[in-house]
Amino acid sequence: MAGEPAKAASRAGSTTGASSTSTVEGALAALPGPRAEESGFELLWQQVVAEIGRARSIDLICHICPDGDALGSSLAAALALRALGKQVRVSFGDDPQIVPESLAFLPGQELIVPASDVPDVPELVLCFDVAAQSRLGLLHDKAFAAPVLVVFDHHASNPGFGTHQLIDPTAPATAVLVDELLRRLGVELDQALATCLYTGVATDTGSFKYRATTPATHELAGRLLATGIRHDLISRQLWDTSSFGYLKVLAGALDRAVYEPEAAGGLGLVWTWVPYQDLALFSVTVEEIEGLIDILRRPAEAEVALVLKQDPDGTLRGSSRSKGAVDVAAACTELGGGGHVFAAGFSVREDVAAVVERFRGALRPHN
Ligand SMILES: [Mn+2]
Repeated sequence: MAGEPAKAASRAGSTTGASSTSTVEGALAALPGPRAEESGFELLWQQVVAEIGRARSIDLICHICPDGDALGSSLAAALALRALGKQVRVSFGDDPQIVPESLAFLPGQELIVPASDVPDVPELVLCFDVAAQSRLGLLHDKAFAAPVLVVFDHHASNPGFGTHQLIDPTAPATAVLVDELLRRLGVELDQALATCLYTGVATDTGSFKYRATTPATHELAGRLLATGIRHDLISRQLWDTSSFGYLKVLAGALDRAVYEPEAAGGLGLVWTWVPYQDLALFSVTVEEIEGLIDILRRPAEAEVALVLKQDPDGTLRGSSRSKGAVDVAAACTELGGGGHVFAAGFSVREDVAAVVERFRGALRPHN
């Protein structure tokens, strides 16, 4: 992922590309003096809605190895924009593209196309839940070739790429930003949209358990349930359904778990790893073991949990969680990844012992 265009360069590209038609750009340039952050965000929203209004064809991109928030957000936005008469494509930069079995119920999947079907220079790209440029995967260059690249995200670690950044670290899910987009586009919630958004919010709040869940999150959930969606079936698909093989992989991972009481400044670390051979033996995909970290982080003895999942090429994908006293985003950033303060990840090609050593060494208290 080298050679990412500088922010200034992509901004300049945007201005050039939009100068002939844009009134919003002109209005922004004419505004006197510095703006308060909030009104800047409001203007950004208006600008994004104007770009969407102008566009004929819109490409919606979520992060590689998409989860419920990434896919739910993209599909909800795509369904809404299609209803407004736009030509839409949803894509993510994996080859092959795999929609996790647990998300197979999401409506709008007929809109998903392979990364190769996204134009080399898209007219307008909206990306969802993409915490860093590298998470665009194979679609990185195409996304940056677009004159307008809008980032909808809620990761505090997002470096702010693209031409327009609707990034709200206080939002518990990107789906919350999509709900706001639909409101601004005047699209009413129906069951398909609500299923996508509910999946996004429920996924990223751990079924409304995590700290980022607010009264507004429940208010949104209430509006989504009011459309008549079967939230019980969605929840069963998301959390309570697996193959028998998953149980066997889980058994191996738990058997391999290590507890290090002295790690994280004496607060304790529990870690394990899943060799690719286990996944192959029991026909389990790496997506299916996404929830393993939620079991590893249970022990009261440890503040931090880490799961390393091995890809066929030997790459280790790390997922980590903290209970509040340690900033795992900082540790994961040191390993080339990122995420939230208490939930973060990375991807490295090193052996297990070396990766755990580096992770342990990067753990710092959260202030
Ligand atoms: Mn998310």
